[in-house]
Amino acid sequence: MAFLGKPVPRLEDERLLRGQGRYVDDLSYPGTLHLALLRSPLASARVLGLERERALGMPGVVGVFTHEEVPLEIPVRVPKGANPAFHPALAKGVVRYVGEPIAAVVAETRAQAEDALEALAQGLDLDPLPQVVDLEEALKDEVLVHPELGTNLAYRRYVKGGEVEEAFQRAHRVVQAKIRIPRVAPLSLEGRGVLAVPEGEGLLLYASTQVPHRLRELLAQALGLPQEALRVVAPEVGGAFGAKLNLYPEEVLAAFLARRLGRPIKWVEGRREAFLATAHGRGQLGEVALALSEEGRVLGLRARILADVGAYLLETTFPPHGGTVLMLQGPYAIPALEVELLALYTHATPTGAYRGAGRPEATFYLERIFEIAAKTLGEDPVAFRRRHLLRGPFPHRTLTGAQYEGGDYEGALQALLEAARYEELRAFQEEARKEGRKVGLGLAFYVEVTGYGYEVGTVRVHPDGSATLFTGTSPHGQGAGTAFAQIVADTLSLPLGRIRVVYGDTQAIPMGQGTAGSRTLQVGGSALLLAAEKVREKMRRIAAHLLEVAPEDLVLEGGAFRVKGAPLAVSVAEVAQVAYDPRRLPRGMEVGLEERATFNLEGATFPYGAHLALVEVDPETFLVRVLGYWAVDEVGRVVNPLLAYGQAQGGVVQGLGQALLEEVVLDPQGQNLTASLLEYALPRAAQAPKVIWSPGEEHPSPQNPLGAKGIGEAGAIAAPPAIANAVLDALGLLHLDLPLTPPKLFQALRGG
Ligand code: MCN
Repeated sequence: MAFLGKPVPRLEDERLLRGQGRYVDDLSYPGTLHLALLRSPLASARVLGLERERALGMPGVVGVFTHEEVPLEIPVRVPKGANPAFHPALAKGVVRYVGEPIAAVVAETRAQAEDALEALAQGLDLDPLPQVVDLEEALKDEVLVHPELGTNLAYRRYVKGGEVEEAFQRAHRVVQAKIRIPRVAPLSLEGRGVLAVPEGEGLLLYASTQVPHRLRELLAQALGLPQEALRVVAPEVGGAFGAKLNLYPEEVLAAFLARRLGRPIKWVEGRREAFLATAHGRGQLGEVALALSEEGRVLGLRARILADVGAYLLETTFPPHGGTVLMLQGPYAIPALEVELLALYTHATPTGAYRGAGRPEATFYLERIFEIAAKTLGEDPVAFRRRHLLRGPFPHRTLTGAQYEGGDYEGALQALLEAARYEELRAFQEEARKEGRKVGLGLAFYVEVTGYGYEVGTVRVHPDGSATLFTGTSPHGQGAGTAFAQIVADTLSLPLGRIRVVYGDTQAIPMGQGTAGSRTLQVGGSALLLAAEKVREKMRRIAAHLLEVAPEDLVLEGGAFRVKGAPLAVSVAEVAQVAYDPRRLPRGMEVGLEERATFNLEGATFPYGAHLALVEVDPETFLVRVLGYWAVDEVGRVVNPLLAYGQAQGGVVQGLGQALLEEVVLDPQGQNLTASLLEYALPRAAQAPKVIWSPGEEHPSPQNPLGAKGIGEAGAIAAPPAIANAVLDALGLLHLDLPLTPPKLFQALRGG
């Protein structure tokens, strides 16, 4: 084990730091045309007319297209019982959110295409219709987003376990809260982008995506083409955070028009478009109640949640809803639970997966209501949580149907408290308060669900002893390529630098499920491990043949197969060379050194952890400063602590954004008031706390051969409640909705 578990620096970084990363916008083909979209300025309107002549006469303009010429639909998988609505690639007579594409302009340059948009916008005739943006209004069905459905309800999910009515009847006290989790924008450094290149009867599509294979499948469906006609390549992808799991109108339009016009077409998202036309995350309103016994024991939990779908369903509209419901019991022993989730259409940008996809919402409801309960009871929030933590036996099936493989929840909490010196922090808080300072401590505990599906991995060892790995996952910033190389380097005793990892190309890799749900390492890594083990066994047989011993007599270490107890060895490099030389191979053995394996994750893994934030609120400006942040994320076996730590740090900062700064603000007319980085506040480096992180005591998952669970989303799940709890603790308030901006805090304390 030379590399597993070691903090190996990212192999990806050198090319990225040298500016050698090639993103969609860096790719060019001769004769490439550019696509720009005329987007709706209104949230709800009938399209009465569009004057195209002036735009068509402008320099470089090749064509202007509407739904009439491109009558395509965005396909989507929906759960049973859902109410799907027709989602056109270009609006069909009606627009339903600000930013919805109405017409596509294709021109020789991007500037020419954008100039033509201005002319088109002047000739656009819209007849405003009533709109519904607020969730509680949407529930009333007075204004319908899709009148043909007769309701705004896209989907209802209901789960009940235990004697809920009895629990609430028996309760000595019920604490409740109405908790709004605002829409946020999953902004990545690189926005979305697509370059569609016609190739014979088919198409080569470069896309900034997390799921090349799924994109190919959906695109083939949208275009009515066989999948084999399409090759999807994800070049370097500069972040995604869940938003690049969907098929969007732009990909369909670029692909369709490239084939129609017989020339490559490129579209690269502008930052404003990222705010208007890329799926938002979160967007829920939950009413949560906790029934407590006289001794302060939780008897039951009830939640009614309204979830904002936006105007149309996307590929990832529903998973966050499922995730919210599934994880609502969290790490706690709760004897009875009832949750109803109503997913509602509104006249707004569609919502979808965003880092955590439902688990941050569930954790936020739970960690806020537990905090409120502890405060109401006058008990220390740590003690209150500790009393309710699940202690096994594991595996434990929750009332919502999650199958926790377990671990040591109390141990993780204890590790956190020790790392942070919790008692000393409380004493510090006490002292600070005496001086009039507003210092607060906030804890959040979580269990989350990571991983799904199968993955395919191929390991090819070349005659020169180098290796190429192929994976159906599609990392886009997490650095999984480094972890994959570590796994294979150890399995085959190869130097790290001789391993190359290939992903993100449907032609090079036959199938795969991409990167999402913190699945890549545990599912993709396991497939590569199994493939590498197959390669190792073939190498062992070759080595045994060369050394004239039995395969069982060999050990692989230090880059060579060695005979146990004898000074005889053959190097891995030599074995690799022989593998391609039929004259030297054992009789009947296939030439070459390449194996493929798939790994199918049965169920999922359930990492858990605890985060603690220490904050101070400035009494004059109400700015929140995070003075300290500690996290224990138990993610099974950690393959690369540097990568895992990077994920924890990044996730916490993203969670801090949600807690303190970020909100997509829609006015009652559905106008997005935060559609630029001037208005939408992302956390900056100076606001980012240094996360004191530990993976706690490793409890390897029995679900996969690596024993790994996912870490990619943990920070974004735990940080919002940890920070919110800390700020509210500092101010002595029971609840305020996110984000906890200075004006909101000021009003709560001063303005009433
Ligand atoms: N890792 C490890 N040991 C473990 C688990 C993970 O060493 N036990 C390492 C992996 O090798 C990988 C990283 O930690 O380098 C994250 O792995 P994993 O938990 O498998 O998560 P994924 O690679 O599947 O990443 C997806 C996750 C999600 S769902 C979102 S959203 C998110 C996130 O990752 N989006 C990101 N982190 C992101 N980071 C960047 N830079 N950009 C995004 O868009």
